Amino acid sequence: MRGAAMSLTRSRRIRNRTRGAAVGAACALLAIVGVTSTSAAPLTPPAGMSTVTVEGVEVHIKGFKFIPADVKVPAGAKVTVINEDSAPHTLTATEAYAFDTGTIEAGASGTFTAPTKPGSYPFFCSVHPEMKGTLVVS
Ligand SMILES: [Cu+2]
Repeated sequence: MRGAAMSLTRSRRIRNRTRGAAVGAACALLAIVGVTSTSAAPLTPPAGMSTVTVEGVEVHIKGFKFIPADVKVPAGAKVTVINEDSAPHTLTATEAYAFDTGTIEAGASGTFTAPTKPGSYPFFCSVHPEMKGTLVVS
């Protein structure tokens, strides 16, 4: 019995050592990646990438409506939501609140980042749930 307990302890110790080595390797890899990205010029995109610029997209809220109601954006786009009403609004993803501007006061603007996964994402205003729209990520 005692022998079995000892060998169990020993094998656990070996496993821990293996895990430590794996973490060390991951850290070394991260360090290499870090050096590579800082040595590349950050302001000049690689050839062929310059057309994939993620442009800012604007959504307006006026008369308790999202304009446009169907918002087409590239993946990961930064979206600015401008509230032109005299009431506070939000632009909030219906599913799991995947994106949300938070409360945008009258006359103010808010932002959110579009999901990176292409698809259709319904959204609404959490203050006025009857206000609806769809974010189409491509
Ligand atoms: Cu609203």
